[in-house]
Amino acid sequence: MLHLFHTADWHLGQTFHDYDRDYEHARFLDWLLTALAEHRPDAILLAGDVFDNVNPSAQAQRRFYDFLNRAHAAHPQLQFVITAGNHDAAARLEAPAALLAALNISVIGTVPRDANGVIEPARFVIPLKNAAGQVEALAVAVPFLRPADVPLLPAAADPYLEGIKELYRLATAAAVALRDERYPGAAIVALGHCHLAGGEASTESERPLIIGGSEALKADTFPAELAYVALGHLHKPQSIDGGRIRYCGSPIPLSFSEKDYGHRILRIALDGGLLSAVEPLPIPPTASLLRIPSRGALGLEALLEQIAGLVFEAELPVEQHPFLEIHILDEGPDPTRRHRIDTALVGKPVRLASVKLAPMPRDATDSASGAAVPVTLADLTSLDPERLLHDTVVEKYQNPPAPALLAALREILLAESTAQPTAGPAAH
Ligand SMILES: [Mn+2]
Repeated sequence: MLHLFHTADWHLGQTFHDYDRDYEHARFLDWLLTALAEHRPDAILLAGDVFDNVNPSAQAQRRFYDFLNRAHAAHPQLQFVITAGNHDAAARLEAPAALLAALNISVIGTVPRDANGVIEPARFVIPLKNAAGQVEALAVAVPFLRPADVPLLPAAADPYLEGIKELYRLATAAAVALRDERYPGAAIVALGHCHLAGGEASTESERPLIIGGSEALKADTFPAELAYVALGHLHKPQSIDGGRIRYCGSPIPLSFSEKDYGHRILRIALDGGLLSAVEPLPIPPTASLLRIPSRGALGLEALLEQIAGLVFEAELPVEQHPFLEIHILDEGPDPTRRHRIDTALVGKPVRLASVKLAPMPRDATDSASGAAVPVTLADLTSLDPERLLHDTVVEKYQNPPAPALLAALREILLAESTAQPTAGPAAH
């Protein structure tokens, strides 16, 4: 029996609408240390996006290496398998690999190649030992793959996706060969950082993996010999192919769309070369994400009223104050709007992260007015600025512009016409 922790998408060093997430990450890692002590896994699989960006802050790096050191000190036999995600600087992540190897930590950021540039599939394979010190599983540790990383398949209909599949085929075959030669009965598992077809994305924080619309892989990318596939990239926990392939999700919500994801790590049991159990370990949330209103949007007055009625848990340290996302109806140009929201929040234990303007619902009978009208050069020169302002404001807000707005426009037009008395034909 071998136990693994599957985690991914830590995004250490993330700033969230200018707020630092370090405290939340620190709490997660403290919790992970207690989970290690309680469950005593043989290995941790960390499937990419260790850091939030390719140039993580010193504090984010300190947080990461401090955790590795503490985990190793408490559990010297614990093995780590860490791969790079699309947010990581692949070569930089694995730069200290030789040093980390002394702590039972394997880091694979880039695709291993020989001096001639030929991919070396066997170097993806990392043996994992059980509590008795015997190799009981082999991890095929594949990082996020860019188009230049995969075997060249010029004749393929989609060289990138088929190249990824070919790379998993080669690496899994190397693991099978090693198992048959030296570790009969060992389970073979894989790591990956990719977007699988049918997977549910949050769209806000995962950063689409480019490549012309064909970014989603199919489950058959992962050969049948793989007892379990530990994926990163999608931040919502989900399973594919009957639970053999799983995203464990991110440990903290990285955008408001992820606030109800039920963040967790997965505890995996392997027995007799097969997957025998998957148990989610829920991660206690540190700071909540609050959307006001809970759905849709409100006008300013209704919103201020709702803010005034909010009751917050008192005595929380500022690092645990809820993040707030406000959805407000765009009732018209209003330079005081943000100030009034800020004022309403003064003294409340909350961190305003984002104010989103939602368009006013359009009158259903008004739908024809949006039809495109052909515009010629002659049309443009004949446009009257006042008329244009009037029509634009009416279209957007269903009301004519305020007198003050019209006066401001006239002031600008007047200043322009008097500043350039000789320019061009007679001013209109
Ligand atoms: Mn990610």
